[in-house]
Amino acid sequence: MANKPKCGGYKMTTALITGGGQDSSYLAELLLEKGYKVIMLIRRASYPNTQRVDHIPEGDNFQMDYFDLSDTISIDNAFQKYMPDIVFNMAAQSHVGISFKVPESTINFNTLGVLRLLEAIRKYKPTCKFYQASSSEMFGISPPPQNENTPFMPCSPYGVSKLAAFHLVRTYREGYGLFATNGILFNHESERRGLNFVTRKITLSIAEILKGTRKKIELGNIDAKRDWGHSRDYMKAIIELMEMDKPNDVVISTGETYSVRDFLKEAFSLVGLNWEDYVVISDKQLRPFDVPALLGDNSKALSILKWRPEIKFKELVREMLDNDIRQVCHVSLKDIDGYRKALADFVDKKIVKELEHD
Ligand code: GDR
Repeated sequence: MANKPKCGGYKMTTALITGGGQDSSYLAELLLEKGYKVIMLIRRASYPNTQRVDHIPEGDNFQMDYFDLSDTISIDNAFQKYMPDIVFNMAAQSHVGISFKVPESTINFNTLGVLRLLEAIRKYKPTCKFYQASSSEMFGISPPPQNENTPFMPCSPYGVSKLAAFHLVRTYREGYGLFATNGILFNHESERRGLNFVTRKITLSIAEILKGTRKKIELGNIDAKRDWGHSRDYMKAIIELMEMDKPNDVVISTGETYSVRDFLKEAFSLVGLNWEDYVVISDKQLRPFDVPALLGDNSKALSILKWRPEIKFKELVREMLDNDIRQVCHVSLKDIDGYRKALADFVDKKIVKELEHD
């Protein structure tokens, strides 16, 4: 296969990853480990947005460049400059709630951006493989479990934008014979998750509560159910998918579902707190329309891939919480009781000192 990485004097496979978020960072690490050359294209931001890949040294095998999914010129330039063998399109306006506030730019990036990439492949390198980060949000209100044959009934501008892109990928695959694959990924999280997704919002808030810098967490629909896996796990699945001989549309999920309420219970119980004492339900966090329940039927993935999901719900919650507690409180989850006691002593002593001072 032309797109398998080659070593020992042969040309390396050049993978172009769009976006520099959670998924792209794990994907870049894994592809580099496998001997690919990786080009990461990111959008310009006024504040540094490369923290997730700052640990990867730039050099011959890993380079970063600017582009924008809404800018055809930047996409054409990137293709002419790097002539990739494989493109992983991970860039998007990825927040479902925010897509109701910026619907037009969501469609522009998430749908027209994919069209621009597919056209660039047709124009510059039709043998280039294309991976599209499709989403379980495309299933919308279709009842669980969802698989590749479930009707798509999206219920947000984001879901619609991803569904239109999904069909563009399918159309270009069938119509032009491109190697274009859709990975239909259910929610996937990690310690690198953006701060405004519900899982990270919860784990970071708990760490801040422990530190004493936060009192409450404001949330919306906590009855929503999601099939939460680990981003790094899922990136392994999509690499395997892209190293197959034929393009495909495949659901990647854990096959388990939990509500946001379950996530709260699990995370708070790990630090010995009752979630109900800290959570405030606010209209501000409610979406006009929300996907009620997602549960991925991953039988197709399990039958065609060697991949298996390794990290399930409880381990995921623990990993994310532990990371945030380390970052915010500078201790690990297992030392949390000692930390709490030390903090209480400190507060007591401070109060005693203040009283003495008075
Ligand atoms: P989702 O993830 O919309 O499923 O999309 P998110 O974590 O944003 O929401 C999950 C569920 O939690 C509810 N919720 C809240 N969500 C956020 N962000 N903030 C809150 O305060 C809050 N309170 C309750 C939401 O209503 C929802 O039901 C993610 C994204 O990564 C997409 O890009 C990806 O395609 C899909 O997962 C698969």
